[in-house]
Amino acid sequence: MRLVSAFVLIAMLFSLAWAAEDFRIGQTCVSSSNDTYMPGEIVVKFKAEVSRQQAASALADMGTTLISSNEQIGFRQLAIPAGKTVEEMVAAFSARPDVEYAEPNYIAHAFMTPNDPYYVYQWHMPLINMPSAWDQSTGIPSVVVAVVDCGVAYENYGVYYLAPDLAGTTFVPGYDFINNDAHPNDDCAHGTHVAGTIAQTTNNNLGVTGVAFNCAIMPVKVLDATGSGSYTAIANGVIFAADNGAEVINMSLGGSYNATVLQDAVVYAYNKGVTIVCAAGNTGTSVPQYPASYVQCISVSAVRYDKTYTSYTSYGSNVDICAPGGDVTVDQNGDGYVDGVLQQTHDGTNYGTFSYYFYEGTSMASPHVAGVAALLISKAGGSMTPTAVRAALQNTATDLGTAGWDQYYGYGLVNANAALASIVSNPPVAAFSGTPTSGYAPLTVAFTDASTNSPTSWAWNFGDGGTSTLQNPSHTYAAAGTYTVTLTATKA
Ligand SMILES: [Ca+2]
Ligand SMILES: [Ca+2]
Ligand SMILES: [Ca+2]
Repeated sequence: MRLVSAFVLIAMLFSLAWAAEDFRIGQTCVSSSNDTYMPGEIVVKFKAEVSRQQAASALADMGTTLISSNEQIGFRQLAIPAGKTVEEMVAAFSARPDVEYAEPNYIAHAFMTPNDPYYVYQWHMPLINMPSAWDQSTGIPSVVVAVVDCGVAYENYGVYYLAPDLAGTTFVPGYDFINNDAHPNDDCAHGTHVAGTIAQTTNNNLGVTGVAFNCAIMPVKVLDATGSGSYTAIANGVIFAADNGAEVINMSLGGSYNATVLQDAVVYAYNKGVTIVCAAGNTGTSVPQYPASYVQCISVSAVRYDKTYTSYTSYGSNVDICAPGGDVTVDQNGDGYVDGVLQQTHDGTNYGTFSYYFYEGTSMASPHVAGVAALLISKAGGSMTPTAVRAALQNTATDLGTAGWDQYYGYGLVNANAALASIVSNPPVAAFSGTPTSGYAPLTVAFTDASTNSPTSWAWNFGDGGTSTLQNPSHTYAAAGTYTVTLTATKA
């Protein structure tokens, strides 16, 4: 019976919107999203010698009416006549000798507010402060997040298709440990939804957004079409990810058995410097779930729009942090749709039929945290220890429930903006050489700084009590001995 643990089925931790329906939004909801300028308006400035009366008469001649004018820089905002286009009116005004310039009244957007039309239904992104976080980092493609799941709709291959809103997302090669081939396609729909939360193609005027959309996704298939997989498949997937350059592993899956094969795989990846983020479980109880409950993993519980913990989330002593998992029984934000996590995936049967689905579950919470972890590593320059990632996430989380850590919210709701603000961009990495490295006392040694990422100050300890703050100091050792020299490089 001891072998059983290696074959325990492990389930995905999510459920669909209760009606399991496609997200369908009429065109009226998105009609203005692609406008690049205000319809029916232009901006005109007359030359300096044109009098107020002459300008007013010119506007009347052209059939326009004044909406507003500006004294400081002399422009007029005009309504154009019915039946004329913005382009026609810009051309007509530009041709006049009394006009300095005429142009459309372009529309600006707040920096890094994405233009994806269904972003407005992704309440879960502002809930973790993504808009301001995106001003700090949108990720770098060398930071790879392994989605250890049922596969991802990342390519056109046989009956499988690339999800349209993943078309601009970077993918690196993964593996399929269910069918044992190099095509980890999604025959279930869960993995594509999870991958979307991490790195849905963003600012592409289509669909929805992802947290770390300029990071890369590694699809690793360890669950079958029913969303189940053996611990060995999962262990293989975790090890594959760690051996092939993943900085982050997301596991929106779990089982109630604590098994050595799974723990060993987690420890293996952790020891290779991989940050492992896991769904806490959907049991609604404190029964520990695995791999989330291993100390190496960041266990993510689920909250809904009002930042209360969900009825389904697992909780308990192993929970580290919480994130939006949604609640598809309510519409607390009043947008007319259930408060699930909205991403694109296929319908689970026809692998080329994609829609936007509201899912709920700790499966949906975990990838928010995995995405923020990827942004942290990106901002740090592409490398960060799991300990440092965990500290940045936990120390900046927004405390909920009882003060301090608690078993429902862990350290609180992940705060992407605060987490990113808490770390230094591209911190210096100290390195140096010294010459000579041996000789007869008294011996003067010349040290050369070789630190990277542009440190601005240096603190040397020469091992004999001597110190220096020069970048390239020399030091004379008076007495014979073996000395250990340390350099601390700091960036303002
Ligand atoms: Ca998009
Ligand atoms: Ca809603
Ligand atoms: Ca708390």
